[in-house]
Amino acid sequence: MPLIDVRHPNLPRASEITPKGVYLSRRELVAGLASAGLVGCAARPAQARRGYELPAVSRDPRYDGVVDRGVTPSSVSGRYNNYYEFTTAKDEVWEQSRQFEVRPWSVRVEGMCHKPTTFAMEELLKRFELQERVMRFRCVEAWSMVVPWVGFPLAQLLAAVEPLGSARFVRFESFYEPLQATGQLTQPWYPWPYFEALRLDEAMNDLTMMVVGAYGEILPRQHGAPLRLLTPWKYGFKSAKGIVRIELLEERPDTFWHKMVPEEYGFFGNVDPRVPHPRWSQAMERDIETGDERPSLVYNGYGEWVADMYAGTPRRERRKNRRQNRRGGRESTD
Ligand SMILES: Nc1nc2c(c(=O)[nH]1)N[C@H]1C(S)=C(S)[C@@H](COP(=O)(O)O)O[C@H]1N2
Ligand SMILES: [Mo]
Repeated sequence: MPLIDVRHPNLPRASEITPKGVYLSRRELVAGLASAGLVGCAARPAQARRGYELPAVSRDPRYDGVVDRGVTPSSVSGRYNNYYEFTTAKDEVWEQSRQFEVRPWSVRVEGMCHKPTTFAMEELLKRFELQERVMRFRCVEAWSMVVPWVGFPLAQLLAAVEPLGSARFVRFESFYEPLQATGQLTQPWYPWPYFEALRLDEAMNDLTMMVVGAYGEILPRQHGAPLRLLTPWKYGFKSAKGIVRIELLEERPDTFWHKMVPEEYGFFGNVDPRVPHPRWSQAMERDIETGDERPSLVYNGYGEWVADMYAGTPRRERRKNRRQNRRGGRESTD
């Protein structure tokens, strides 16, 4: 399956620049320092290395009806990840992200709002009531899975900073730590840090979650610890991982994949089996555990809660969105 693995054609593959060698030597260095008592991380227990404790979580069953199969085992979903900051090799992300420092961590929420605020991760975990939701997840590459995510609606975080009436979009920015996430070092043709965005109504939709956990535990690094976005009716690339900044904006910002390949990735990224990717069909999806193929669903099955947001899009706005997309992003909801 061809990926959104678009690299500069004149540059070598990341693996040819020996990111693994760089990584291993760094790891050996860290291990050496640890045994010399200079850094303590290697000696700390697993929970501490995970960074945070997950507070009590309640189950939110409202979206269970959409799920059409059992939960994908964490041993499968945790070994098949897209996280280009570390590597483009899906089966190596878990290993290459293992030492990533997630504590201290904070997220700055700012822009068009009355109360721009920096939230420490500990505060987010205390302040917002955590829910577990079992959701379908569909990558634009046509693979899919079912994951029990833990988090809280983004709307609650945005309400805390009191958006101005003029705010119309929300932009998400991921971390930039090239010494820890060597993919940022070895793949300089990507416009790091990763950035994504939603329209304000999409951001306020109850389905849009800030995720801090999965499978009943604090979020593992390969899934975007300590804080990621989840927009389950959109292709996976909209769900940015490792978020450090959230900005309320008046104008629609660009997004990482649209900037890289405008003709292949639009702003909305809503799952739509009727609109093929320029290089492959989106009609079917493949479960990463079983390999079973099944028909893809419009809005990934969540249309009941999101379709209204697009039906009402006035023609003038649709035209403007298309223009802003510049020769690309073939999508029915533009
Ligand atoms: N910061 C960041 N976020 C990201 C990505 C990435 O490379 N970097 N990949 C995206 C893509 S394409 C997908 S499919 C999902 C994968 O999430 P998972 O590995 O937790 O399943 O993360 C998304 N969020
Ligand atoms: Mo993806």
